[in-house]
This record gives sequence, C-alpha cells and structure tokens, in this order.
Amino acid sequence: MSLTRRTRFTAAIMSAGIAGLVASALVVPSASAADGDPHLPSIPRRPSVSTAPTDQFIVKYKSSGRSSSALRAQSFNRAAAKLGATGQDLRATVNGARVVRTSKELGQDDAEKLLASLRADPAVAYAEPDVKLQAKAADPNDPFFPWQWNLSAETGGIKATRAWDVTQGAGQVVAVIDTGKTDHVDLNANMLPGYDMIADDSDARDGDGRDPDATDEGDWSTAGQCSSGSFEMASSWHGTHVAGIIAAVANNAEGVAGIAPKARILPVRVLGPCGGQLSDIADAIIWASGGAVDGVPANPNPARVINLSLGGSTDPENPACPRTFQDAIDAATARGSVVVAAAGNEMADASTSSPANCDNVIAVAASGRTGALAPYSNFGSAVDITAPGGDMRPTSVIDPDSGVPNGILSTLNDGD
Ligand SMILES: [Ca+2]
Ligand SMILES: [Ca+2]
Ligand SMILES: [Ca+2]
Ligand SMILES: [Ca+2]
Repeated sequence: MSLTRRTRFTAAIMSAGIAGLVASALVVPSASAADGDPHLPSIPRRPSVSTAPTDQFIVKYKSSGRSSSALRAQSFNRAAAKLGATGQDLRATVNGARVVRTSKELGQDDAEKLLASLRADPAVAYAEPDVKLQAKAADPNDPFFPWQWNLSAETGGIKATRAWDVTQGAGQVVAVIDTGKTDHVDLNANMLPGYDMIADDSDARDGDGRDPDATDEGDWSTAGQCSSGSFEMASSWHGTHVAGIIAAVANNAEGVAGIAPKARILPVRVLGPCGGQLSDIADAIIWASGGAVDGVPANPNPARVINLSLGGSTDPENPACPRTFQDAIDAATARGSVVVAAAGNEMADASTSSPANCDNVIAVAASGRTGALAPYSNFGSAVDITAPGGDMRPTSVIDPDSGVPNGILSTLNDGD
C-alpha cells in the first residue's frame, strides 16, 4: 500500500494558467535561516469586557439625593443585604460615582438582582458592574493574514483569533508526518529537527535510508514514473504547506499566521516521489509519539498531536484500516498523542480511506468558503469534524465579495 499526500486545496484540477497565477500569489517566499528571528513576538492585545462574577460595582447617585456618605452606605447596604452580603464604599470615580464592593463575589444572577435594587432607588442615577477587563488577542501583523479567511472569517472560518485568547499552542508539539521540512523564514523558529523515516534509499533523493535530516528533497516525478500514464509533476512541498497552516510564526510581519503559532512542528519525512510506504508511516507515528523504533534514536520531543494529511484507498474489496496502521495509532494514543487524519479528497465515503477509517483517529473533512462541505471532500460517518480546506477550482478561486482567494494560504517553497 502506497499513501499519497492530501493537498488542502484542489490544486490538481486547476488549469495551468490559473495555477501559475494563483501560485505566484500564494507563495510566501523562503529566506535564509539568518533572516529568521528565533525570538517569537507576541500578538498584541486589545481590551474587552468579561462577564465573570464580580464583587465590585459603580453607582452614581443623583446630586439632589444621597449626598452624604452615611445615606449612600445605607442605600447600598440595603441592596446587598437582600443577597446576604454587606457593602463597602471604596472611592469616587472621576465623574463623582462611587466604587462599591460587596462582602462576597456575586454571580451574574445575584449581580443583576443587586443592580435592580439599586436602580429602583430614586436617588440612584445609574448602577453597573465594575467588570474586569481582560486582554484579548488582536489581529496579528502578518501581511497575508487578511487573506486567511480560514482563521478569521465569521462564516467559514475557525475564529482562531478568539482561540488565541486561550492558547496559541505554546509548549505543544505537533508532528507533521509528510514530505519533510524546508528552510522557511516563517517556519524556522517553530521547527524541531524531526526525522527522515523513508527507509528505501532508492527513492529518497538524499542518498541514504532513514537519517536525522528531515529535509524535503522534493517529490517531483517524471511522466509515467508513479504509474503507467501518470503526468510529470513538480514538487508539492506539501509538508511545508501543512506545517505553515498549523504553526507558521504569527505577528512577525512576515507571510502568514499559523493556527497554533506558538506550537512547535516535529517534521517526520515519509512521503517522497509517488507517495510513501505504510510501514514507514506507521513507524513515524510510533516514533513521533515517543515510542521506540529499531535503529532510530529516541524522539526527545514527543508530539501531543500527530497530523496525517495523507492517505490512500486500500483494497476496494476490503477497505478496512490496515492492521499496521491501527497498531501504530493505538500505540500513539496510548502514549497520550492525538492522531488527526485527512478524510480525503476523492469525493468518496471516508470509510474507504486509510488512516481516516482507522479507530482512534480524528478524521477531518474539508469545507469551503461558505462553511459547506468542499466539493472534492470525502464524507460519511467516518468523518469526525470538518475544517476549512478551501476551494481552488477555476470558477471559485477568488471570492467575489472580498476579492480574497478561496484557497488555504500557507507557507510554500518556489523551487521545482
Ligand atoms: Ca534519507
Ligand atoms: Ca534525509
Ligand atoms: Ca508570519
Ligand atoms: Ca474517528
């Protein structure tokens, strides 16, 4: 069984002219490692209102009433007492309102009762919770971020900017089991060494079998090389594209932002020209999760998440998950890794496609710009979630409303 990469956009059905045009627009050029600053900048923050429980309120009394502190205290204490609390006057605000505190924190319901009591007092001009403001991530400064509808759009996007208020992936390792890594200014700071797991040196293009250098040597193929009648293909740099979707450095004024821009990528090379072997991919899953593989040094950076944007249809008579795959996946999940796989791009039931149809795998179908299933995506009950995969068919390359390409913008290499 040979498994092939799964591009997140339908590059294969683009016409050559459109492909050239779009490719030049989508490529984020690679640069030398010396250009990359390994210090990761932080995403700037903007304030926003929290609805968390509070014990602090702002009450403005009308100037005609409650002018004395004793009368104000009486008013607030009466309202607080209804909720089993006492009140304390802290200070005045710049416009003469009072900042007051209850002796206990009030949940939203009790806070609303307190405010209702206060507002019912004819001497009160207004009363509102003195809410805590929390830092929220603002949009990063990456020049192509406005084109990353998959991260930010209200419709069709995953709203990553809101998730960044909770986490940007710091401290997490995501294994990208794919074509390997390339030198890229928007990836280098997040890239771990990884491993080259292609055992067969005849197709590896680096002159040896398994080795510690996970560099993508290119998966270009000549006409007829992969199967009888197969077309000549340029290198996909698919591992670079997938790595950037996951963890391109954000807010570095360069290229794009990744979904988890502070996570680190563990690149494991398994795909060469015409695809990769099941046996190599299974070993890569085990090694990435921290398991032992004969002849390969231990992985010092076990992956919390293992990404498999690859797959293949097994024997059509028996499209079950191969035992080799299932054992590797079970071993990885037993070690605490989460295994994520593409559902596939064959417009077929995902249950015919491995590893999407294996147990203990999160199988991900592709959605387009509207959030609906992308026309090329696999489907069916084997799919666990759907995520933006974009749509680069010639008729829908550019969204007519926004003028933004409908594909998934990510890091790439411009070599052949
Ligand atoms: Ca090698
Ligand atoms: Ca190598
Ligand atoms: Ca960037
Ligand atoms: Ca599943």
